[in-house]
Amino acid sequence: MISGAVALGVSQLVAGLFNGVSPVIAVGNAAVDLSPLWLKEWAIRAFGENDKNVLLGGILVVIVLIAAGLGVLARRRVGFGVTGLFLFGAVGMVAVLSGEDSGPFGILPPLLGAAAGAMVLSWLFARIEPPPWAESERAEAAREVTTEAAGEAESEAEDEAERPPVMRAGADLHSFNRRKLLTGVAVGAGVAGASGLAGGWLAGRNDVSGARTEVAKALPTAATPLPELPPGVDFKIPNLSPFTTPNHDFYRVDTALVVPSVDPKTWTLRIHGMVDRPIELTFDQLIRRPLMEADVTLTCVSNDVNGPYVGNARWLGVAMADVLREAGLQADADMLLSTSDDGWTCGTPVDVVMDGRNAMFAFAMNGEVLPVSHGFPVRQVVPGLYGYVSATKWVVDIKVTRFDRDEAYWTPRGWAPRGPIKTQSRIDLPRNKVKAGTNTIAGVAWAQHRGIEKVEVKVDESEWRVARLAEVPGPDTWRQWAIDWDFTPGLHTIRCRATDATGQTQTNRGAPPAPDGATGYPSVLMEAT
Ligand SMILES: Nc1nc2c(c(=O)[nH]1)N[C@H]1C(S)=C(S)[C@@H](COP(=O)(O)O)O[C@H]1N2
Ligand SMILES: [Mo]
Repeated sequence: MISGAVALGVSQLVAGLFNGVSPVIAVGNAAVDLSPLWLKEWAIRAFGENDKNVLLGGILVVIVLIAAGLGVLARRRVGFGVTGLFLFGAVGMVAVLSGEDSGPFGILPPLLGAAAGAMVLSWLFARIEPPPWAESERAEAAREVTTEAAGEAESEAEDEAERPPVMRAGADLHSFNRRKLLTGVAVGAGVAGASGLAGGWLAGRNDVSGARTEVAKALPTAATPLPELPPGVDFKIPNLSPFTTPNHDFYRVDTALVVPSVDPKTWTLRIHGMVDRPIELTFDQLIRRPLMEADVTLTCVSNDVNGPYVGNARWLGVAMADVLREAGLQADADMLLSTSDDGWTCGTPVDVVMDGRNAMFAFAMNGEVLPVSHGFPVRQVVPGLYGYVSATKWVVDIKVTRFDRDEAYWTPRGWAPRGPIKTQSRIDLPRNKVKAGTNTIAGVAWAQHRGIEKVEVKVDESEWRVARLAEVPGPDTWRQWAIDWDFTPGLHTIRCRATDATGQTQTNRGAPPAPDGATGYPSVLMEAT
């Protein structure tokens, strides 16, 4: 295990030196990319936004178990342990090479890590002193082989008596001198810890929080800033989702185990493919263009009915349509294949982006520079489409293409190529227990770019009753709703359903998130006492 720790520490150090990916992260990334749809859904359901930590923790546990197993094998022959460590490094190398962000030195971290681990393993075993009884032991073992057929049971019984109990596992095992073992382990642990820490520190050089502060100092404003939100957007009911989701509460969904560090000084956005004039924009060029602001609610296709993956913000950025028009979209193009700095891809329908809605390259969120985890320096925001087909964070490249020629990241993994947001609602309160009598039932409903026209509520087998609706600045945000209800003591089931401005009421037919969004009426079981 100490050798394994040194292998990981050194690989971390090498990754830090060469701006590479640590093999643990690379294996994690490969696991994320290869995991089937049901596993991804299960992980999101079971662990929510902790899914990445659970994955990395699980990988570490597996590594510790494998290292312990190799240790047991190495007691038979050190070569087994060394071979195991290199096989292990090979897994890391394959993972790094299969990732998008492996630089030219990508395989060095797992390779040098495995080499360091193997050296430590051999060194630790070289510290083994043959125990005093080893000589007679060896002779005896040789004798045993020759007389095996003769009297096995007999010699076995003799051995039992002579050998200390630890030696029974095999004839050829070594024994450690306690002092040498402890100093060896301490040195190994020290090397592992120091190299790991140094690697972490070196990787921290990529930290872009300084660059974010720089952008914040000169954050431009929109040519015509949006008016303040109408006063009635928020009922301000405790436990009801606020109309504007604070950035630190905003849900986060992406495949990145390590949030990409993208320096706005070197960031560019390349637009190419089926365009008349390919263009490449720098961050300065982007934010000097005419800016726009918009209130848009993002929703994840993985959101279960009544789930948490939806949030609303005021975004500042540049109209995607303006930039694309400048590039000159060709008539038969129907897909914008955007790619993030870490190689994730997303396919957005051209007609949606060009139909006049507030689709934008955003660089600020709720008056703040885009947080790194939400796509700093630039991300896409397209009202009306689930995030996986529209909301590319850390966006660096757009290939204008066709749905019948290209596929985005989630499509071969079982999600629909196109993902318009389905009309949905959520019950935020009450949850669990209330006092019998009048209580407020409240929540949010969304049908981005169509708008919410009505929300109805029913308790148990009552008639549907129409809830009151909060104001909205436009059709692209969610809408709060509330209704007061008189509860008799006992258990109750609350249901709600939303109708969008096209007159369509959300369906009661239950569907899971995959392939194109969950459906069904939200319901909450609660008790009035
Ligand atoms: N680079 C990148 N962008 C991404 C994703 C991703 O995995 N990688 N996930 C998308 C999905 S599925 C959603 S729902 C939204 C979530 O945006 P948020 O994390 O800012 O809430 O980002 C989208 N943009
Ligand atoms: Mo998503």
